[in-house]
Amino acid sequence: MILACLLIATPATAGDENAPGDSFAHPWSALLPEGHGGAFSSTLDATTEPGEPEAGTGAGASIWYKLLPNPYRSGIALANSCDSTFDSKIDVYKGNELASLTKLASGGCRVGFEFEWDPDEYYRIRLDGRNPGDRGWGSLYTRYFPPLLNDDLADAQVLSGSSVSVTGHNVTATREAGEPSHGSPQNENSVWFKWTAPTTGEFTFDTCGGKIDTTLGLHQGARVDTLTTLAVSDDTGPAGCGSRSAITEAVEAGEEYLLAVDVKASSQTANLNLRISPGPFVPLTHTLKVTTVETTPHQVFGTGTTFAPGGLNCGSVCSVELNDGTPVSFTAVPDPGFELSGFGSQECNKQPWGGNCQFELTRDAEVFAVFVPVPESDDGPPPSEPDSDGGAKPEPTLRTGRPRIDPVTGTAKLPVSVSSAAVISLKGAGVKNRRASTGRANTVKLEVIPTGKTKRRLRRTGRARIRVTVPARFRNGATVTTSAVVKLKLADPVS
Ligand SMILES: [Ca+2]
Ligand SMILES: [Ca+2]
Ligand SMILES: [Ca+2]
Repeated sequence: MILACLLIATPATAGDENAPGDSFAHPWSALLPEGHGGAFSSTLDATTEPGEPEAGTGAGASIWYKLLPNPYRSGIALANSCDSTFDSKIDVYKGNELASLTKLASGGCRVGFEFEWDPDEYYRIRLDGRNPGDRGWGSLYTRYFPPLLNDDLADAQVLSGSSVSVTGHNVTATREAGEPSHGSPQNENSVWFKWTAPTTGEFTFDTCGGKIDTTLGLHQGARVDTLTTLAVSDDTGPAGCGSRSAITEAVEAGEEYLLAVDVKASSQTANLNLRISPGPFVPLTHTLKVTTVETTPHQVFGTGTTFAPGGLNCGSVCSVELNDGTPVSFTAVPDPGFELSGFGSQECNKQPWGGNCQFELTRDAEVFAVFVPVPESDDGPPPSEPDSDGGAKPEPTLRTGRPRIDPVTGTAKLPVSVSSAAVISLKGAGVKNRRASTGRANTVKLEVIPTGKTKRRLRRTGRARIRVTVPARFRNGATVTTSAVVKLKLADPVS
């Protein structure tokens, strides 16, 4: 027998709260599945509650998040609210009572902290505006990194061989007393590697392929405050791998070399790469694919031409090899009767929808250009958006409906209605991001497809409860966001 159980729920409000997540007792959940997760919440009506630590700082519009149990027993968590629509700040605490919280870390919109999972005491994240009046849509993403083991020179990660490629991170990494610079006076977040040259000759050390704008130092010596610096590097530029660093140096067989990877601001700490290879520097390359989205199972879009870097005419699809770190931007030329709705890709997602898409290429990437028909309402004001002659323009509206489940595949379709032309997204921890575009007031169905931990849970137990956020960007520039909880069911879970 196939059972379907579906619910749409509003965010976890309770009692006389002014905004979801406003009170410590009814927080949003912050997740760390598969390395990251997030939630989108308004702080417009949020308040400071009695007993809140450091009350009176910031905007007094705090939203609370509770870190849920996760598969990572210990490591580094990074809380990021930089995508909020206001200048935000984060405080991290541990504890279950508002009156007896232990403060672990605080900072701007990007705060890393060490955590060790404790089933009896939760980690709490408070998101607030930095200054009075800083309110709006708060966006919190949490991301997991493994424990940081090579912060100090004494704990340098040992590398061996003539061709080496390692990944790591420098979230929460620090500078030691007396530590030399590694290409920038702002270096404060070094991690260390130790390598003994297997042969005499020229070797290249580079950080191509990492996520961050690095600097790199090559040193020799025994103590961090008495090192001999052989070379430093900041950017390799367009012919190299952009903001990543490279050093080519003659080395002696059997000699030990010390490599420090750093950044110019702690706000840039993230995943990094370090490569060692014999001979001169050879940049890393990635494949950039550009596609024009013409149809989806639910909608027909328009057509047009997308131009990628170097004047490459993509037509409906193109593919090009470019150096790591290449700045990428696109020009899209719609066919007659169509207009560019926007670009879709993980790289473009953080940029204003409908505008250009620009990013630095750090991996193989695929970008979709979405063209939509020019609305018929161009001849006059559309019925849903009357002109402002006399009356105020109504705010665009966004509503979610009752989702329809497919218990065979374990997915659902969530109807989303908009009052006028909009680009609608569906986001959530443990589900695939979806996006659709309408040329007028319409209802589209966005698929809720579980991934990662959610997918595994669904397969194991047959049930999964997912919170999704649905931001919509309307043609007039307004952004409206709603959220929904979708309860999925799988008829035949793997027991
Ligand atoms: Ca509050
Ligand atoms: Ca360090
Ligand atoms: Ca750099």
